[in-house]
Order: sequence, then structure tokens, then C-alpha cells
Amino acid sequence: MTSIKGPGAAATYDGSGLRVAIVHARWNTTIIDQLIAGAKKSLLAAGVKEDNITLQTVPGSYELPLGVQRVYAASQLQASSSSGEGISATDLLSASTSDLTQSPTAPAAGVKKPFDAVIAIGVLIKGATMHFEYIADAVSHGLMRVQLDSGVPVIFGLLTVLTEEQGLERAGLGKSGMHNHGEDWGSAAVELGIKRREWS
Ligand code: DLZ
Repeated sequence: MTSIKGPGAAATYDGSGLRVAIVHARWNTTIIDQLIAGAKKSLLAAGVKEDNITLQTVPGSYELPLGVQRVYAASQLQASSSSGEGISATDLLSASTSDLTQSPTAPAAGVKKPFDAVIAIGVLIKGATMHFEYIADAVSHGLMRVQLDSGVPVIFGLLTVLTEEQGLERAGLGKSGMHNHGEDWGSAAVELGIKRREWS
């Protein structure tokens, strides 16, 4: 019997005008790398230009909410400045909370606009202590908070798995033939990036 689980029939969205950031943790890299590849595959398939996909890393999943918040704030700052250069440490540090809540404005010619969506990717694997539960809870709430406070779609790419095998399966590296969940996250970023504009 085929499973009824999953995101439902795929709709097609034109991502050619979108800018997307992927902020990922470095713990459990084998799984993370595959999830990033899956997300990028869907973004590119939807027409998002390679140039408009930015990768940023943080040490572990616990750092994801801050990473997403600062990367998005820095992109807003760049859009309102005239330089349009890549995200610098100075941009990240100087972006204020008010930068996060500004409504999107048209950037000057040649300047990159703020990200239309951010995908947060991390892999938490349960250990012998309560560490997993605390981080999973904090990161889930933190990412939702950034999303609702800023208005930018934050795609929840945090795997909270009980075993390494469960993580490998969800990255499409297992024996069961389960698909790479990163692909779903790329598609979700495109859909929400487009819909966010319609909802603005
Ligand atoms: C410390 C830790 C542990 C034990 N496990 C994971 C994990 O499975 N996945 C992950 O992304 N990060 C883990 N970390 C690191 C924390 O997320 C965080 O980076 C550190 O506690 C420093 O704040």
C-alpha cells in the first residue's frame, strides 16, 4: 500500500524572480549535505537562479534561529543600502531589530533585494540525555518566532530523529527508498516566497 503521508500533489511555481537563503548547521554533515543538495535541486528546478541562492552555516541547530534572523536582517540592510555586495560580518552585526520588521521596499537598481524565503536546515539525533528535547523545542519555537516577527517565510528543515538511520532515510540515503526531504523544503520555499508577495 502506498503511504498517504506527504505534501500532496505538486503545484508549479515560477521561482525565477526569487532570492532564497539556506542557513544550515554543521552537525551530522553527511545528512545535512544531502538535505542541502535536495533543497537546491528543487530551487533550481523551480527557476531560482544559482546566484540568488545563498548558503550560510552555523555550528549546530541551536544556532539556527539567530543565524536565520541575522542573515535575513542583513539582506534587508543591503537592499536599502547602495552597495549590493555579499553579506559581510559588519552587515550582520549592524542589522538592527527594526530592519527585520520593515516591509519590503524596492531596492535600487543593481542591488539585491531581501531574501524571499529562508530555509533552516539542521539534524538533531537523540542521545542519552535530555539535550535533544531542549534543543528541538527551542529551535522550533525560535524559527517560528523569527518567521512571524519578520514576515519572511522560514522553512522548517530541522530533522528531529531518534537514530542515524532515520536521518539517513529522510535525506534519501536509506534503504527504504524514502525521498530526500530537502526537496520538499526547496519547493516550500518557492511556494511561500511567491505567496508572500501576493499576501503583501
Ligand atoms: C551539542 C549538540 C549535540 C549533542 N547534538 C547535536 C545534534 O545532534 N545536532 C545539532 O545540530 N547540534 C547538536 N549539538 C550542538 C548544538 O546545537 C549547539 O551548537 C551547541 O550546544 C552550542 O550552542
